[in-house]
Amino acid sequence: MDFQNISVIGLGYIGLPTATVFASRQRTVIGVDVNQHAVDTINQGKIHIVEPDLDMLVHAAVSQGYLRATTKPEPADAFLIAVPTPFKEGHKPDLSYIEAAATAVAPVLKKGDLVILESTSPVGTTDALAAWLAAHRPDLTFPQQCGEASDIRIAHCPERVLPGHVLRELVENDRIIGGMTAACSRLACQLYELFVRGNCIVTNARTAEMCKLTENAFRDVNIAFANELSAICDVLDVSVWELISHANRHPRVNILQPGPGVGGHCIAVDPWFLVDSAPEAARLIRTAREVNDYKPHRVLEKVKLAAGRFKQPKIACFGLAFKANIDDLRESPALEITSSLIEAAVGEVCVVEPNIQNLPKALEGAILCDVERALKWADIVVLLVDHKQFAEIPNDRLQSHVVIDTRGIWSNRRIAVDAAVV
Ligand code: SAJ
Repeated sequence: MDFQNISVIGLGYIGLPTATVFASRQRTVIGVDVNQHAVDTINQGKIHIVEPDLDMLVHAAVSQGYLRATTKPEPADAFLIAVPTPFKEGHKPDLSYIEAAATAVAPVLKKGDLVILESTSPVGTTDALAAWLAAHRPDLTFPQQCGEASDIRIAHCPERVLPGHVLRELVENDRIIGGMTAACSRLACQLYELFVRGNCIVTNARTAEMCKLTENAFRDVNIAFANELSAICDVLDVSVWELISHANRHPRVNILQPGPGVGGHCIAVDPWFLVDSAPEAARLIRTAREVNDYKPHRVLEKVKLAAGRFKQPKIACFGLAFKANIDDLRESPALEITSSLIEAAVGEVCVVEPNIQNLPKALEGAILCDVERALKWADIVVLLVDHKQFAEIPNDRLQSHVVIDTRGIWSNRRIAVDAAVV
């Protein structure tokens, strides 16, 4: 199949770049999103998220007529579902966005169509998606009903791209393709081969689902190790940054970096899907989540301790995003720490976040300002995100402050750090 018409459901951090890359291969792409603002922005050739080079590609795709956004699904040859899969109460996966996408897409499906689930999902979700679609379309056949002969092909192909490097990784990374049948996998491979230069590796849907969860749980466990080291170093008065740099000189040791906690909508979320599916078995993965989730509290205690040295402490929080050089505040430990500082009235708080224009609601009472103003104003500087603008701050601009560097970008330069490194 040539896939002349491709539809992407969910135009967020994954869906929009994916839609745009298909459009750049001269396919007609219909992007669907429930957010009217996102739809309008894209149709003007602009973007509503921060991702390097994406604005240029979206502008080109829209102006050349290959990409169009709408709130209502239209017929296509392939549908890629890239909607959020957050967790709800008790770290239980919330599949309501996938179910809503299935309900929206089902009426426009026709014989021969391919439906791909890209959203990171608990094991068994592709089967659930197939069941939701089948319930809406008794006139069509699905893989769970008649295997290779089905009218509709369904596969899970988890996205694996790193925010900030999405456009490169979309093309270069290998893809794991988990079709519900071999025919589903073959068709899905054909679709991804339109732009993927990495390998398309075929497996079944359950393995593909678990593979994505495993990748993020692996990273979470390794970051938890680094965060635990930072807590141990605190007790033993050793610089964790120096320690890790030395230990990593061993040929088989590669420790990740400690930080203020693990954020984002992926690594802080996905391991819970494994824990939820096999609570007795997933003990290390659960503990890693707990270690990483506790890290913001440690940072908070550090700041409180430093603030105790001032009558009316002025605290500048550098960075709100969940990691460097992006605008994404979802599950951000920096945001959690900053709002806790305000809530606990530890001092006056100003925020420096070069990637946003307005502070979120949770930070009412704080002011958003630039690097210069914050450095002039603050007694305590808390580095929460290693944005490139912060790495450029020279040592002499930090010498008169109490500095709490949770990412090690300044501590690594061996500046005189007044407070203990977190
Ligand atoms: N972090 C640390 N120390 C480190 C590395 C990261 O504290 O050494 C923190 C970051 O600051 C951030 C969090 O972890 O708060 C997650 O950042 P990340 O860069 O590790 O990952 P994400 O969430 O941006 O993207 C991950 C990626 N998964 C893996 O690397 C295994 C990406 O490939 C996935 O596509 C993405 O999750 C996703 O969408 O699931």
